[in-house]
Amino acid sequence: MKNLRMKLFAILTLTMSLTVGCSDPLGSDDESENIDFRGNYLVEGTWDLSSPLSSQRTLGDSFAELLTREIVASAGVPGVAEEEAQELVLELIGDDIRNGVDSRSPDHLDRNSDLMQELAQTLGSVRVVSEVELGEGGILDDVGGLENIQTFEFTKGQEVHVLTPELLKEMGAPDIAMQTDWEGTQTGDTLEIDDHTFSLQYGDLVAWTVLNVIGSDANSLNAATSAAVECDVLMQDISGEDGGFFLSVADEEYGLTAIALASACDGALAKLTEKAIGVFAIDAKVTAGGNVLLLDDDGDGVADRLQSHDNFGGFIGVLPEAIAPRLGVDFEATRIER
Ligand SMILES: [Ca+2]
Repeated sequence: MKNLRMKLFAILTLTMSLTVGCSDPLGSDDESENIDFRGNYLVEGTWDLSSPLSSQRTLGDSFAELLTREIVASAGVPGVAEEEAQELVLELIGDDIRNGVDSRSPDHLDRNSDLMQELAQTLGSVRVVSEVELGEGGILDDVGGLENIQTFEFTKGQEVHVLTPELLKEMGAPDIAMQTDWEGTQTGDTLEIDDHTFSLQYGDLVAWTVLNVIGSDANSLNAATSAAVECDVLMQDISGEDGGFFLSVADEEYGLTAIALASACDGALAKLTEKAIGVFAIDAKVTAGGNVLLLDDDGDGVADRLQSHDNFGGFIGVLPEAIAPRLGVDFEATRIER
């Protein structure tokens, strides 16, 4: 709040000479002087991207949700009733579909499988190098900045695999924004950075790691995922006597013929195999924020290093935000001389 007042004061009196690091012109009772954070930093961090792997989410959960969406879309439920219809359908078919798929789920998706253990270990400690440029923020923020990820480094045993945005692009991944804006406020030697989102695709990172770091064959993994879904059997479990499916939402009846239901299952299966290891959406985003300490090693009032506070971190958007798995982030940054 002090900084907002300072900023408004500066604007109102057209005093343009006010800089961060000066003593407080309003004579606030806050004694700690703001350290000048402005400049460019090289950030070296360790991200824990493994938490989604230990969630209870199964291949069956993933498929039940996809099938539900396909059924509601095929039934022609209008947009306003879509969410209600999806909840209803998931309630009607969720258990049958989940159990049917999970009973045939490939062994490698078991949390204790070699694949999942290696994946959890690799994703649990990803070295991330980025550059952040910090400057003054807008009216409501003391801090504005831009962070660009330069590399991800995945380690398996003694091997280090480096992934760059260029490499992902060459592999045909869609444009992945490894860039995000920082906004926040300053109090003395601490920046409070708001949550900021990297639209880097979590599912793509997992798929890339499975293929390039763990060395598993994506085709055979996909084949095993597909084999877990027996559309004929599953649709029998959830359909009526005529093989179709009916639902009543907001006093309206909607239905799918047996053929439409079979095609909804095929559609959901196609989407399932697009997901990383059948479970994670390719385009899942990653969000982080928290406190950053400004370290002034030589005491000249200008920050030389940045360090993430324990509360720095965020979540991985593979599930709704309220239950989204946690992203752990530790980093230290050093000022790059301009
Ligand atoms: Ca300094």
